[in-house]
This record gives sequence, structure tokens and C-alpha cells, in this order.
Amino acid sequence: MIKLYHCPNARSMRSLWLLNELNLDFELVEMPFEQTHLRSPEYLSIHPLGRVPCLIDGNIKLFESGAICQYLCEKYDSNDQLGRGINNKEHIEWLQWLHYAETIAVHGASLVQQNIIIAKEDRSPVVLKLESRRLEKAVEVIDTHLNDRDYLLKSGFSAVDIGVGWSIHLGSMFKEYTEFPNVEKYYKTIQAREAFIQSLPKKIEDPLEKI
Ligand SMILES: N[C@@H](CCC(=O)N[C@@H](CS)C(=O)NCC(=O)O)C(=O)O
Repeated sequence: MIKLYHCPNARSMRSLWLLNELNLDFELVEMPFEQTHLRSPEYLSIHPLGRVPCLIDGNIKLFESGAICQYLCEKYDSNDQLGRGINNKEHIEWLQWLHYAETIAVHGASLVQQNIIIAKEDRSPVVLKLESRRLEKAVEVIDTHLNDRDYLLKSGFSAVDIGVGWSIHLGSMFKEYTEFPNVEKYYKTIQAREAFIQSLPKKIEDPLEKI
């Protein structure tokens, strides 16, 4: 059976959300977002950097959320409901957004470090300003792209809306989307999906859990 290593609200939420969308059976190994768990010898023997996600399926092990997305779609979505396989006319566009998800996420992750993880005295106002601006510009690209469509691909919701959607979700911790009306509407639409709701932490008590 598929096994997913996950921390609430972390990038592994992409994989969890996709598994839920695909309605697959899987075992979820949920850990708190803490070094004691992520850097334990047991977990480091599974993921060499002690990060999430990590997905195991038989003798396959993957620890990049984009690769997990592509793998799950290629193996378990032969009708291209969420994937867009090599013979699909949207394949190249699908690949572009699959990876663009990380272009947005790196800025959100950097803001998590600057606002939450790093001790106050070590935070950098310059990095904060730069990363906020770069997040904004990366989201603006999505807003413009959504001018003539509801989802990233014209054909409708796909797995790349999960990758980018999670990045928008992460960015929402630091950025209101009011100046990006298409993104605001898009975020509301994907948040209403049953599989998204199923993949959220069961309860959020403090912002540290919202990583
Ligand atoms: N590019 C990787 C990034 C994985 C990653 O950095 N995950 C974060 C959570 S969002 C993590 O596990 N961080 C823990 C740490 O760095 O200690 C992916 O997309 O899977």
C-alpha cells in the first residue's frame, strides 16, 4: 500500500490532497513539524534531508512533491482526469505549472522562516521585504494567467491546481489576495473542494501549525 510521510499544512499536503482527489487507499504517517521528528535517525533513513513529503509505493521512494504528483498521475490516473500525459495536448503546459508551484512556494517557505522559525533577533528586514515582493510577483503571474480561465489549464481542474493551489494557500499566511481578484476567486474555489478540506490539519491551534 502507498505510504505518505506528512506534516500538517507542509508541502506534503500537496501529495495528500492529490491522493484524496484520486481516491486511492494509502497509509498516512503524520508527524509534527519539529526537528525531533524530522531529524530523527529513523526518519533520516527514509528521507536523507528529513523533510516532507516522502512517498513510498512498493519499491519506489520519492521525496519531491512535484515528482510525486507526476508519478501518481502517470501510474493511477490513466484517463488524464488530473494528469495530462505525454500524448495530451496540454502536457507541456501541465509540466510548466507543476514546476511553477515551487517557484511560488520557495518565497512562502522563506517567509515562514523569517516570520516564524528564525529567532526574532536573527530575522532580516531586507530578506522579508525581498521575499514578500518576490511572492507577490510570482502570484501576479497566476492572476494574469487566470484572466481567461477558471483553472491553470483551459480544460479544467487538474493536479497542477493542487501544486500551485497549495503554494497560494501557503502564501495566504503572508499576503491578502484582494489586489489579485482572479487568484482570490481561484483560492476560494479550490478551498471548497472536498479533497482539499480532507487534507487540512484536523485543528489549527497556532500559526506554527499552519506551515
Ligand atoms: N522541493 C521539495 C521541498 C520539501 C520541503 O522543503 N519540505 C518542507 C516542508 S514545506 C520541510 O520538510 N521542511 C523541514 C525542514 O526543512 O526541516 C518538495 O517540493 O517536496
